[in-house]
Amino acid sequence: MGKNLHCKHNHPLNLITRRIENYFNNNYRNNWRAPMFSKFDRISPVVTLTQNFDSLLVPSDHPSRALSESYYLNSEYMLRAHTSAHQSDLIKQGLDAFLVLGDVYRRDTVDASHYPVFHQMEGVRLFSKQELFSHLGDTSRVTFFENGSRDATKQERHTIETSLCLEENLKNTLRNLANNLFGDDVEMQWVDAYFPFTHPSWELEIKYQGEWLEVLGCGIVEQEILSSAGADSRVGWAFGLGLERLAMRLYSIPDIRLFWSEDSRFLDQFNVEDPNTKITYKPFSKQSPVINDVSFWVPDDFSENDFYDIVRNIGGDIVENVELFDNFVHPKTKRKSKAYRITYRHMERSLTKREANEIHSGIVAAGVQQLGIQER
Ligand code: FA5
Ligand code: MG
Repeated sequence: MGKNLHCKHNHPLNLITRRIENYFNNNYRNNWRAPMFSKFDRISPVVTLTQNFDSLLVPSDHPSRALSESYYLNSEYMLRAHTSAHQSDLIKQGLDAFLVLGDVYRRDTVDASHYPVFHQMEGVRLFSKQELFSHLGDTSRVTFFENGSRDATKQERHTIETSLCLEENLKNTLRNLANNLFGDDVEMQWVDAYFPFTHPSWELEIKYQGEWLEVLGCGIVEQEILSSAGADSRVGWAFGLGLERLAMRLYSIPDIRLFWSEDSRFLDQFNVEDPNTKITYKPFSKQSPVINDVSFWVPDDFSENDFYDIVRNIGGDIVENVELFDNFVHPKTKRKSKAYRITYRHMERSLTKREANEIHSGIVAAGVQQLGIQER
């Protein structure tokens, strides 16, 4: 915590942040020609469960609230799992358009595009009726709100034209952002999604190394959130994008662990004044991996994220990937067993088999002690 990589001069997360901010500042201005979006990049990542969940209408039994998903400090406070945690507070303060940048924390899978700490940028924009339908000469002929029903394209309180206009505005904003970052011929696709705080909702995927990489979630803000925050006369959209994912695609950074590297052979490649400078990351060392398998019996309350957490805590950035490759239930005893393949590779120097094996044994020992697993 507290590294604020997104604020660190010459860090790739700072470069991409500045590009995105420039995009919003150059293309979105208010009536006085000042930047429309206010920016917040130093809000503490310690938030209340109310901010992270309740203010966003996350139901009390939603899986994202599980202890195995997030990092809790106590029953009241946690490390934010997304920058959406600040939406409601900032809307309450009267803001109509804002960007929030920061570090977010999650227990998650261990591979090249997932890390327990990463950075998000939240964007929210609210509209009055005049603003949303500003392209129409006469807005008296369209209806902004109704008491209708919810379906795949809209919420109860929104008319179909309100919902479709918001969707178009949101998707144009993000599509133009993606073209601004990656050029006009980047391949992208919208995927229908679900979030408790937006409806309808989408995720944007971008082609990276031949595969679709999810880079952001977004949608039309639930009207109930706006009314609780005192902005019921407005409607709006919101998005939350993963800065590492975008930076990986933009600079061809192959592994998310590299963002935490303090090796000058990494950082020096991003030492430029102008964030628009074209940079393609050149790997400075190709170390060979050590691959170790482990299989064990698991207790009934076993959660995969708890095991991933132990792997990252003990193995640190030496662990490149954890893959579940066998799931077995004993036909008679019904005991469950799992087998994982752990790939160890140092990003900056070579790793001996012995060193990797020691870490591996440490991981297994911690699993036995903390999770009650039993090695097979
Ligand atoms: C969210 O966090 C929502 N708050 C986004 C949102 C905001 C939706 C506003 C609607 C309105 P999601 O869990 O999909 O959604 O994460 C958003 C992005 O964060 C992902 O698309 C991905 O780019 C990035 N991300 C998620 N998990 C990780 C991880 N473990 N490591 C790195 N990046 C991640
Ligand atoms: Mg997602």
